[in-house]
Amino acid sequence: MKKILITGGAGFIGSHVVRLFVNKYPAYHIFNLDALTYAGNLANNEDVANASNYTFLKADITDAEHIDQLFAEHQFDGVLHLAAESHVDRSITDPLAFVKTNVIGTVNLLQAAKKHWAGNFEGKRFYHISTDEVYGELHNPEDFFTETTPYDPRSPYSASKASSDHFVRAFHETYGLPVVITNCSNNYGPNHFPEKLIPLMINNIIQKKPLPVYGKGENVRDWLFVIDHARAIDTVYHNGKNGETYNIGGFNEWKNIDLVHLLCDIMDQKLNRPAGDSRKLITYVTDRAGHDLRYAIDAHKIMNELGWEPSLQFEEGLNKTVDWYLANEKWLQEVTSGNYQNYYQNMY
Ligand code: NAD
Ligand code: TDX
Repeated sequence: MKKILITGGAGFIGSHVVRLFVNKYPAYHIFNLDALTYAGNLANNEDVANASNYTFLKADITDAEHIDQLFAEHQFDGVLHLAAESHVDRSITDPLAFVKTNVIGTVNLLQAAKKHWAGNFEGKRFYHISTDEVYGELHNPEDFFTETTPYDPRSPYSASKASSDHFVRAFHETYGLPVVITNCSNNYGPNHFPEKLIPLMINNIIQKKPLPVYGKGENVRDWLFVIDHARAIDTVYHNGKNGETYNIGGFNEWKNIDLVHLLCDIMDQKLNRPAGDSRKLITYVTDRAGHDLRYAIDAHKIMNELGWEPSLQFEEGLNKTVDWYLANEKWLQEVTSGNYQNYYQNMY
């Protein structure tokens, strides 16, 4: 039985990857390693918690000794590394937390893989999950990020992810570690922590609270349904080539303000509110410092070489997402109680 380590599996994207792997691959044993920070939540793994091919490991990737000990104990064959500090706004107030987890934590995992695989890389793979933000921002509407776009990170978050990507490539070049990297655009879907744009807006619309749009709402993001990202991760883990990078995206660009309008309209319908009601909650607030203007991924490499493509249209995905939040109010209430309130108050 192959032993697969998934880090950050109690978070948003990680929980979808864990679910997919546990259910699709009964011949794998899936180890979900997570420190359960504010963003990690075992409720995200409830449906697989009792599966015979699943084990949860509470551990912090910044703790090199503990990581080394877990590699010694379990002899993982593969690593899918998703654990990270993931929110740009938090990186602006506390950059060092991002260096610790995203840079040092990643190097700790690379060191453990290198040591315990000990040069015998047959059947081994270290897969690093990264972001399109490492490429910086786009201004010309005809430009897209490709796998050869030079790195130009502009926030502490993206600088930490860029650094981790460089370390992963360095371990491939220097020690021959079998690695693969993907850089994905903005994800959305169930289990998304409500500090991020879409779930924050959904939560505030439910509660009839102001909808904070940064700056003029003109920034553009390329949105991909999280389950399509999980499918892409499955494809790359099994069929990607060592040492390669693949960009993942939805060819689905939206200006923030247009997206918030669409979300307001979908939710007015679902909540039986008069048309236009939620749009009245939109409030323009001070822009994010260093706010990247536009991200857009050219995903042709993964589509042409590995045959992956997004499966869901955006409106269908948004409807599914809103339905999930409306059906999971308890989840939403739990994650927005306690520390979230302090975080939220300090933002505005
Ligand atoms: P998330 O914040 O929802 O989840 C991160 C998970 O990592 C949480 O469960 C948290 O408890 C865990 N974690 C954090 N620090 C840890 C530590 N020191 N040790 C162990 N576990 C720790 O993040 P997400 O949105 O699911 O992102 C997952 C990965 O995908 C990240 O690497 C992120 O950079 C990348 N990514 C995210 C997006 C997106 O749109 N969300 C897009 C592209 C890439
Ligand atoms: O309240 C808000 N108002 C607002 O206008 C929030 C939270 C965000 N925004 C804007 C900022 C961005 O232009 O919406 C856009 C999306 O913001 P986030 O949801 O914070 O995502 P982003 O900064 O684009 O980063 C996300 O995508 C890439 C993830 O958080 C990263 O982890 C991922 O790597």
